[in-house]
Amino acid sequence: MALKDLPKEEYVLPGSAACPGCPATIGLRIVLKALGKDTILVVPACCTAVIESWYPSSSFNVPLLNIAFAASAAAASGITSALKKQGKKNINVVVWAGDGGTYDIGIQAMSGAFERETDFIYICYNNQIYSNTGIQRSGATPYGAWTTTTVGGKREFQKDMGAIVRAHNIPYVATACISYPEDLYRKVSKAKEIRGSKYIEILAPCPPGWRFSMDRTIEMGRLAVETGVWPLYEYENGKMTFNGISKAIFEGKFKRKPVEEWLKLQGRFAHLFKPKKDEERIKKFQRHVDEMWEKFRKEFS
Ligand SMILES: Cc1ncc(C[n+]2csc(CCOP(=O)(O)OP(=O)(O)O)c2C)c(N)n1
Ligand code: SF4
Repeated sequence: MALKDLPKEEYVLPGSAACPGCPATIGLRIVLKALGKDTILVVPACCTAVIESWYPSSSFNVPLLNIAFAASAAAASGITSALKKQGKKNINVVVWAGDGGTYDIGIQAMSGAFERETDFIYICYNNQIYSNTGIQRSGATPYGAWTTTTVGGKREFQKDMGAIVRAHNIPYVATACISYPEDLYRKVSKAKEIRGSKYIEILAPCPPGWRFSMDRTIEMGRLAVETGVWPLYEYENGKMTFNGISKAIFEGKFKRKPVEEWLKLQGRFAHLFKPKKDEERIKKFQRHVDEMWEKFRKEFS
């Protein structure tokens, strides 16, 4: 579906408390267009819990449950059970959580809900940091990135959350990026029609957290995909399909741009380039991305 053909209804209303150029609002706007009004959002502590409301106003036009950080997927299981008991069908129960609330603090509740086959969609908007509390590192923060708790650059690589979730054998796992709204819309629309647990992770480049100018959010997401740092895929019943540029990368029809092109535009990696270029860490970052694609080829060719 072309961007101009997306539903005109808006569920993320003007006047939110988001930073200009915020990827969470861009992503949620598209997600809610795909889900429609019969949707209940479950939102743990994260930027969205601030964006959603400036009392007494609300900027979201769907019902929403704010819940403790660790409990979002457990709350979603409870909501689906309550709806079943009430005989209410066709209501989308959707967790919308940050990477801190997914990779780290909410992982046990999410794993439990997947194992119980809760009929819901878990969406992680991954801005690779705990941004709401002032840019601390999370299990999704990439190697080498500055955060307020990794001042010289993070020493570890991020968790392979895709592999962790795929190991739960749920019917639908997908990655997306706010820079590709049609792809995101299609994936959420598809997940809505599948029964059981679904997981979608959206790359969400955050201007204050990644230290880039707020007019470059979309560009930062596109470059993440073009460098292969962020693969776009769908994993359905054990079958992997890459999408868009990631499909071309997987098939060897698109040469990945060097990761340096993505790194050098972000202030959080500035120490890798100034006062002098840190070839070793940039190479290590590149190698990690190369290895991820080699692994994909071995596993899914
Ligand atoms: C148990 C608990 N620990 C810490 C906090 C403080 N806290 C609120 S939001 C937040 C950061 C959330 O990060 P993430 O899930 O990545 O979402 P983002 O803020 O990036 O949107 C933290 C640490 C909390 N609310 N509850
Ligand atoms: S810190 Fe990042 S994710 Fe949070 S509201 Fe601002 S732009 Fe959005």
